[in-house]
Amino acid sequence: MQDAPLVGIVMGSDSDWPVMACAAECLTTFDVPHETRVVSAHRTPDLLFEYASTARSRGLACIIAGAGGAAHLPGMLASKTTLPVLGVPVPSRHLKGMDSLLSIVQMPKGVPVATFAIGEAGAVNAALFAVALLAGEDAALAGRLTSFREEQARKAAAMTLPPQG
Ligand code: RP5
Repeated sequence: MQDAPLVGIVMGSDSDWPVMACAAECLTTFDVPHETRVVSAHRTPDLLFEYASTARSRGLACIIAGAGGAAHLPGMLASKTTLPVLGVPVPSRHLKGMDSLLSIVQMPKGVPVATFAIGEAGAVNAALFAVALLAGEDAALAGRLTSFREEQARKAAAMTLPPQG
């Protein structure tokens, strides 16, 4: 039997998946059980309310929410749960995700959404942030996160640049 999901990854459309898949892949690498769903703030608002209001009782520890354009999904989820909501601005066709970023990051005070970078970097960092949250209660996971950081440091230290004229 699969472990119950600890992280919910939701997105406004299947067109967000290429970006949000990066968050899912990262959580898989760390062996963190997670679920992935399309939940749209404006197309399926009732599903959004149900998803957010039952997330804690279903055992989720946080929700990673990706959306593009008006990008109200993360903020609306945060309005219906006290779980941490990690917002990922998905690049949009015309404004390249600046619209998504400004929408997600500009939550009025009182209902926070932790906002990450536009696109894949944001999706991966949101997943790494979720790992860091969960690692507080899970020593094995904390060890995997430390190893991941050490590996990045090793790679950076081994980088060489082309000879200068
Ligand atoms: C948002 O509208 C989604 O998060 C997506 O980024 C954007 C466009 O959705 P589609 O028209 O591709 O379904 O709700």
